[in-house]
Amino acid sequence: MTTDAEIIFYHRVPSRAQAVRWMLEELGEPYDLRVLDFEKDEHKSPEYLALNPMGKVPTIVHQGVPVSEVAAICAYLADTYPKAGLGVPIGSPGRGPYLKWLFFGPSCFEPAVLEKMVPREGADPSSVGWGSFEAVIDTVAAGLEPGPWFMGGQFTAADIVIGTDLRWGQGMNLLPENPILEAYIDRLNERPALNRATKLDNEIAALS
Ligand SMILES: N[C@@H](CCC(=O)N[C@@H](CS)C(=O)NCC(=O)O)C(=O)O
Repeated sequence: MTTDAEIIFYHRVPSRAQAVRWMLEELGEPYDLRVLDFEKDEHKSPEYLALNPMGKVPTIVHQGVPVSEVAAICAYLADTYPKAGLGVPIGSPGRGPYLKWLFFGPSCFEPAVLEKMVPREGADPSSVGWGSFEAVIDTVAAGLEPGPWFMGGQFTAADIVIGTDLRWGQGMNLLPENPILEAYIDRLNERPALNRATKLDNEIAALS
C-alpha cells in the first residue's frame, strides 16, 4: 500500500517489527506499509540494504532518513510526534528514567530473555551487560511498582519496547511466575492500539 504518509514502515510478520507496528498504532499517524517477503530475500536486496545494512526489520523512513532498531524507532517517533504523549520531553525530570528503560529493553532485557531460551556456558554476570536473567526480571518488576507503567501514570514508548519482549517471553514460557509482570502484561493486552496492530498483523500472516 502506498500513500502520501510521512512515515514509510518496512515490516514482516512475525518479527520484532511488530513492536513498531504497535508503536505506530499508538501514535495514530498514517504510515505507508511495505511488507518484505523474507522467502524472496527482499530484506537482503541492495535497495533495502541501503536503508538497513543489517538486512533486518524493522526500518522506518521519515523525511527521507532511514531509522532502524526497534527502540531507536520508538524513541524517534515519540519525540517527533509529541502530541501522542508517548515520550518524555527533554527537560522533564522523567526524561532520564524514560531513556534508561528504553535502552534497558534491547541492551539488558532482550539478551537476558534470549539467553534463558538458549543458555550459553560461562556467562559471567559481572561482565555481561545484563547481569543475570533473575536480576533483569527483578529490576523490571521493581520498575513497575507502583505502575501501572514504567513511567508511572504515563504509558510511553518504553512500555512498547519492554512490553513486546515481555509478551514474547510469556508466550515462550520463559518468564518466572510473577504477579507484577502478569498484571502488567494483562494491562498491555487491553490496549486498543495493540489489539489493532495484532489484528492487522494476523491479516498479513494469514496471507503467507
Ligand atoms: N536489533 C534489531 C533486531 C532486528 C532483528 O533481528 N530482526 C529480525 C527479525 S525479528 C530480522 O530481520 N532477521 C532477518 C535476518 O537477519 O536475516 C532491532 O531491535 O530492530
